[in-house]
Amino acid sequence: MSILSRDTALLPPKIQKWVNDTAALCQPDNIHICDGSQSEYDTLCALLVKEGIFHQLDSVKRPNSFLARSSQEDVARVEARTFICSKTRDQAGPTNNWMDPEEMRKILMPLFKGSMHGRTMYVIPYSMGPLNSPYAKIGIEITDSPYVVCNMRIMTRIGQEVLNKLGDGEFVPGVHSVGAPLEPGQKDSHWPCNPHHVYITHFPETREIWSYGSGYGGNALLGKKCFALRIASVQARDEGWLAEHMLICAITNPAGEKKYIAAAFPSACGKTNLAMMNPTLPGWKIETVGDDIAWIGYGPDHRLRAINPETGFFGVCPGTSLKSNPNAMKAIHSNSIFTNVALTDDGDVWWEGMTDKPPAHAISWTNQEWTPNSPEKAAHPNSRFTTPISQCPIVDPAWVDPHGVPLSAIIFGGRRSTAVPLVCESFSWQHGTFLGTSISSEMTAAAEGQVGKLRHDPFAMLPFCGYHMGDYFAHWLSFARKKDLGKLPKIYTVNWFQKGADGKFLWPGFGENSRVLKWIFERTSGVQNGVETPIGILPAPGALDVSGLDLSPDSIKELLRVDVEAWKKEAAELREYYKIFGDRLPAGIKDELQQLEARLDKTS
Ligand code: O2Y
Ligand code: MN
Repeated sequence: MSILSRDTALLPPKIQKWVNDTAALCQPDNIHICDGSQSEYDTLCALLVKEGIFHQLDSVKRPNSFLARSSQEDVARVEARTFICSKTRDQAGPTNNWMDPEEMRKILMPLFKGSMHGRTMYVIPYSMGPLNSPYAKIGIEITDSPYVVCNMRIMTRIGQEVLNKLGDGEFVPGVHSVGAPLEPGQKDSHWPCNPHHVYITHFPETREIWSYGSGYGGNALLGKKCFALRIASVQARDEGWLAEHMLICAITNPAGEKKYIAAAFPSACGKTNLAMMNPTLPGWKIETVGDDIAWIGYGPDHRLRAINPETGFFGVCPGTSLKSNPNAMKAIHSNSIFTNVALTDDGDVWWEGMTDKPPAHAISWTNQEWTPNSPEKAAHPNSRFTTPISQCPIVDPAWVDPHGVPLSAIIFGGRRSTAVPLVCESFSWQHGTFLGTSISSEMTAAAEGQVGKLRHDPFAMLPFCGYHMGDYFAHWLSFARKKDLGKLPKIYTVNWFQKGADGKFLWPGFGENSRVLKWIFERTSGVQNGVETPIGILPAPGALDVSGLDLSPDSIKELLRVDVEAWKKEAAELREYYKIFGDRLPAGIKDELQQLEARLDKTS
């Protein structure tokens, strides 16, 4: 099977030089420039099946879909091995791992030297955002992983069209190697990687990405977290826009009025479910624009507009079911890649929480015989589906609008069992920015760290901001330009995860979250149904539509209560946390904290 049909000499000179230099360093056996065609994708899938990396799923149950099982040592993003290599440590700030760019190059170059022996080097030109969008940006990923090529084809716009648009223009170069060169005759592993030498590195000044040792998700699909968040956040700072870890969706009320919102939640807090929610409130509709990343900039009308730079979902499988997310389940009916889930006896996939009744037998993600009595999980907790957004039954027609969608509201959420009420509106853009800085989440098993411990995750960007987080706060504050103030989206916090004294969730969540979105929708239309509290504006008594919900008045009160003593502790804890930003914490944020403390003092 030969797919190596395209000559590097056909590339524009700048790209050609970079590709040739990279080939000279990595010494692959072959080079393939991806054209992004269906036949190229099919050929690569067939190659992956032949090599035992892909297993083709049943063609009736799951047409044109594949299962991959990763190495057990390569199952997630690795924050500890992710570096921002800006000129100075201070430019990367206190929340990033930093290394001097030249020092990092001294480590990387020997690792990359010869790293692609025995492999094909794939060159993937890709666009983040619709090709005809003024907000879109182009990257080129060089990788030695055909699994990455297939995933990138679902997650981004790749191929010849991108090269045509790029010409000899600017692009973000990314070099990725699984770090497992093959000697002549050496048998390949089913998931080549080099878990003891993982480096996910970003060079903000030169806008470069170098990723070594992992073939998994955010470490290897360089368009996603590496480009669309870490490098793009730096570009956004320099160019006056925002690269955010946010879903985007449309909300339409029963009268047919449509508004768009963006929402930031830390990883594993249900962004994908919210982006594709089926509202329980009659007559209300949600449509999906994106589930993970939003690029937001001023439109010509001075409103903030957002595009989703991606074309696919790379969603967590466990817990995804017809109950929790029917639209995701429908989206993954075909043309999808599943990584680290279980294989059923009838050639389909399964994971914990997919069905009430588990299959009697399956092959687990570790390729072991599995039954419901097995002590191990059938699917890895961070197992994933990669599927085209276009297959989502409630995809918004404007998801490909080159001009983006106008935002009426921005929401920040976290996973907090106490203190943080169900919903709260900020007093102003500056106060809303302060709320974004204050986001924190109690950690779950899926996240790195201690379960239940609070992790501050400002703007849900902690692992994704490519520069000093204090400067990032200042960048957000700078959007309150006088002439645009009335046109900025309103800012909210939400918390679906409050627990009662019995340890059970107070709020039913999922489709019922539409009740919170309804209040937000009304607020953005100017409905006066809020009450001022020391922490922000909450729904006035009776303003939150809880009709038909089996919720006691006490639960509703608790969900919307501002516990002043608990909030004094929150404020003190935040003041302590802010110390890491030193003198880079903007005055606007310090002021907001002071004002919060003053309001709390006045209330008690
Ligand atoms: O573990 C990984 O590599 C995936 S991380 C990821 C994937 C899709 C959307 N969001 C995330 C995240 O960590 O926020
Ligand atoms: Mn994410």
